[in-house]
Amino acid sequence: MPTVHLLDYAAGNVRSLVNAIEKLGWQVEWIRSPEDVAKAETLILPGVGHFGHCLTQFANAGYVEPVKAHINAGKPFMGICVGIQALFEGSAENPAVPGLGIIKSRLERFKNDDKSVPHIGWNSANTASKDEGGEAQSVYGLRPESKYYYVHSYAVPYRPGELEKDGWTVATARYGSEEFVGAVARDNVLATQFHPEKSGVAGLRVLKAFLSGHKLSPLPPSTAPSATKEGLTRRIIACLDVRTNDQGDLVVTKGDQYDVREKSGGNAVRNLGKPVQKAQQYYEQGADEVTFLNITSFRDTPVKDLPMLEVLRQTSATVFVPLTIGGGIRETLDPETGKTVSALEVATLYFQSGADKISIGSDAVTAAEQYWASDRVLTGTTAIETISEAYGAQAVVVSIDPKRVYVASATSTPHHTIKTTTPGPKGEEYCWYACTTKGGRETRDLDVVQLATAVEALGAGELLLNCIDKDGTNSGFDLELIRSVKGAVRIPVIASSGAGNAGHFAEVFAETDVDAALGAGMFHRGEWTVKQVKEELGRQGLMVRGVEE
Ligand code: 1PR
Repeated sequence: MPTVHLLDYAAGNVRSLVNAIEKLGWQVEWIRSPEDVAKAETLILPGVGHFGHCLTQFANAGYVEPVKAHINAGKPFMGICVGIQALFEGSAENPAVPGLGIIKSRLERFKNDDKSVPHIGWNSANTASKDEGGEAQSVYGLRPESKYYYVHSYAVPYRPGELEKDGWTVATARYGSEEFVGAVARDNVLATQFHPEKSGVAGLRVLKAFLSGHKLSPLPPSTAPSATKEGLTRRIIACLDVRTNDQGDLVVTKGDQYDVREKSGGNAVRNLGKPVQKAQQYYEQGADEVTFLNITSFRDTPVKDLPMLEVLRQTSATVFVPLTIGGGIRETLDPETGKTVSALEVATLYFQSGADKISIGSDAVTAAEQYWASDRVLTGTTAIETISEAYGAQAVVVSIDPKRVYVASATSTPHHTIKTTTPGPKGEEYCWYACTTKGGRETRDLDVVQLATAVEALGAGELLLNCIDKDGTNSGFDLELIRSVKGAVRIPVIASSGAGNAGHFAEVFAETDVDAALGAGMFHRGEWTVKQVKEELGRQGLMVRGVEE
């Protein structure tokens, strides 16, 4: 088996990358000291999270000169995410920390006045490369019509000719009004801002081209550059609520307004399939992400047996899109050892098992309550803060479980109210959304806008916005709720709860500026496939990522 070396400098979760490399038939060896770098023929520099944190670790461990020597010797080198950022001179994320300076440019933060930041989702990496005869060429398998998974807040703005004059081939993407560098290649170097290991078939093709040294290849006829559509696609997420049923098996379930037990037949937990198989099925249908929510996580479990670890390990070996895991991410007393395990340690176990993002529910409500009670003090000790600091904001999702509370007027509560088009049982024209914990079992005196703004300040990178009133109803997303939260934060928001058909996805994208939409029951029951939803969105003129074979 051919070998590729990966540089280990504590730069976040790299399990997915190892899985992708192994799937392609290469074996990974780790570089754990600067002396090891010279052993590498083909070297990959991964990296997720903060530029400053990663580059400081990298420099302090003594890697700067050996890695430069590897590149200068003409040996194959690939940088991914923070690994491409390292090649530049520096980043606005931490101006005091220098990059390697191999590429003469710097990273800037995306502007968030017209769009959400971080930039999360599937976007282009488009090159205009031609061979000597003027025919369009694919550089390292990149194709103009393909989409790749990006997750970052900082990027190098694309200024035509700036990098090309130094011999770099540049692949670009557009986010809102900003065009930025998605990938660069020159001689023995390829670097991507996107994650090829999380970009499905298109990403594996890029990784394989790099590993096998196939820099240029002809573009298939169907992929003429004219077919290119730049920009972020509408992200469709398949969600699997997972729990142990009465027989002790982990099953995918789905509730109606969070009640997952059948109404008849002994009140059993609704069983809609096996988690790993379902995730694989949605990946093949074109899901842009898969989310697992361990919905009985608040019950005590020995940490080493956290029920979703094995599900993640198995899923991440064959599913090459981002995986999110939620449920039980908080400080825990391990019932087996009696020791306290921090939220960061729990999250680390999940990241090491193949998760790309973790999702925090109940604990985020507690953190937000403390944030407001202390008049916005950031203690640096909450689960959101510690995990965001270690793995980057983009790895921290907050899952919100709000419930409508109807009131007669906007002033009859201190909470953020909206005037609703679906009045309450007594004709109330206003409502606010109360946050809940423990899967809706406890309702708190905290509204959804308070929660969203607090967790954004604490360092969450994305919101998974459920709605208990809508969950399992197949009646469409709660557009009023979504608009109210989108209006309050700049981080991406995922619409969840209520999807019953493809039209509901089209509606939420047309009627709100939500960043992604999630479905569960309609997919599990086999009423719709993810592919059919995307086809419908495409028919309605919304850009989606197609499934590549
Ligand atoms: O509090 O950090 O341990 O996290 C627990 C997690 O489990 C939270 O993310 C919470 O949303 C979730 N959860 C807890 N109980 C339930 C339940 O259903 N009884 N499920 C639950 C949440 C909601 C969505 C669902 C959408 C779409 N599930 O994920 O998939 O509503 O459904 P639909 O398209 O069929 O309408 P913590």
